[in-house]
Amino acid sequence: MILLMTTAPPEKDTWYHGKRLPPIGLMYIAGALEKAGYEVEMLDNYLANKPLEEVKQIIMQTAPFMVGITCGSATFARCIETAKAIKEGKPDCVVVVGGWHASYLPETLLAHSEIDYAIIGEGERAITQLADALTGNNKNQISTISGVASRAKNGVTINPPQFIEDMDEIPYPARHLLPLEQYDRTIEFLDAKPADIMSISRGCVFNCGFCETRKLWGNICRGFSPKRVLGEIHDLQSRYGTRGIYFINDNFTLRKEKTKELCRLMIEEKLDLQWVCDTRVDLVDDKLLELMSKAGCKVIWFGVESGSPKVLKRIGRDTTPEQVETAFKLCKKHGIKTACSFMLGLPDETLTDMEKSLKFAKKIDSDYCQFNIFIAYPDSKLYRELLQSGRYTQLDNYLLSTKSDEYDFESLKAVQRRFFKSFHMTPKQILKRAKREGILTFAKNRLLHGTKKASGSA
Ligand code: B12
Repeated sequence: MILLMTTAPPEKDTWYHGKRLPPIGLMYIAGALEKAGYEVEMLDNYLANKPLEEVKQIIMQTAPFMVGITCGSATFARCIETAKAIKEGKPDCVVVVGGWHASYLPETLLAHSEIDYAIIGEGERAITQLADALTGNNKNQISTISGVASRAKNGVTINPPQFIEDMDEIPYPARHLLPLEQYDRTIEFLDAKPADIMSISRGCVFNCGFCETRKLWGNICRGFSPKRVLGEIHDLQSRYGTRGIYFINDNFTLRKEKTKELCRLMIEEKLDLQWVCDTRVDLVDDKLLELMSKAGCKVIWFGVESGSPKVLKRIGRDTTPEQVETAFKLCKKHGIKTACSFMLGLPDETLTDMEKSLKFAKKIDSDYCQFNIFIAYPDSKLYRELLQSGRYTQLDNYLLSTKSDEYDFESLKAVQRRFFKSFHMTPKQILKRAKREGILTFAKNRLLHGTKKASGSA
């Protein structure tokens, strides 16, 4: 049996206050291993938050021959301690780590003897070939598998990743292995419940300095065919009663013609479905938005990042405030709600620049707006620059926040709170929210939660 798991959330979880969503990358890995004939179990410990002793007990009881762990940079420390607990429970268990941190800095994981292999980039093929080599007792072959990093005599061998050309070969995520009822299954702004997440493509062609998805997916974007996407939607609807979908891709509309084709299929099939997606302001136009609206798109999340052209240029975000205004007007025209996020504390950003972001957020009249404190993640351009400049606060092993003469992480939190209030506590926004949530839910949410605490970039 192969166990696939996430780790418990980081101890210092102050920068992340997210929704409970199932780990989709790991579900893809499970789907691929099941297709190859392996028995797979999953433990989403980010959700369950079981202590290490209990993880050890589970390993002893279920005795997997291999455990695969997802590791982001924020869960690096958790990953190491989890690997230790696994080896204590079953010393001959093979521990494999995949995901974002494994793809960016595999050597930092392999420096720990409890971790046997790291998988770089797309994991489906690499993990299956690794499992085949281990079960076929062909360990020699492992050093040649693309996307596998392993310990060698003189350090670490890192084999470049392999990408699956025809994405339709990839099985649906193995949602049946997780207790879906324990997740939120609601999406902001969607009346349709239950709602689930889906991914339709991999990779981004842009070069924003705060993001490093290129190392994971290459500088190209590949996607599932519209027919395959529709097939997965049908599967979600029939097996899990899904009525709403959040497409979690960086840029849902990057492959414009494919997006249009998908929308046409959704319209033809008269799907009882509402959906939300993320994209960039320079990747939408009048015709596309009209089609998306007809196909059930209710909300689009845009990463606006800053209201200052100087800051946008500094971070390599090649969109302009004018493009933002045009995109937001077009969404309004087609009845699609807008949500957006800004970052606070980007390298070389001043407090005056931040005020420009607040002013701009109000000007574009977004239906919802988040102000996130910028956290630099490995191995992005801005992360390397901050490390070199020395002007940062170390939040965790691998997470940095900008420090300047004007602010540090703590004082940015105060700016964040002030901006949140200034944007959301106006009669217009309060009325919008009350209408959206329904008066009763609105009152309950305000009493229970107050303001949102989330920050960071994802
Ligand atoms: C959607 C998304 C989210 C969703 C997650 C949805 C979900 N449940 O999976 C939400 C909003 C919850 C989220 C939260 C966060 N996210 Co996020 N997110 C993304 C985003 C945009 C897409 C992820 C995606 O498409 N997954 C689809 C699947 C197919 O890909 P995958 O998960 O990477 O899995 C593949 C491989 O990584 C690998 N793999 C993954 N796990 C494993 C495990 C094993 C054993 C193996 C073999 C392989 C393997 O194989 C998978 C299939 O090929 C990425 C950017 C990107 N384009 O990747 C950022 C990204 C992953 N997020 C990021 C960050 C920083 C965060 C947060 C820490 C943000 C915050 N401040 O709170 C949190 C962390 C939450 C957590 N649980 O750890 C960073 C990670 C950087 C890093 N070095 O860790 C990224 C890369 C964006 C960036 N800024 O650069 N995120």
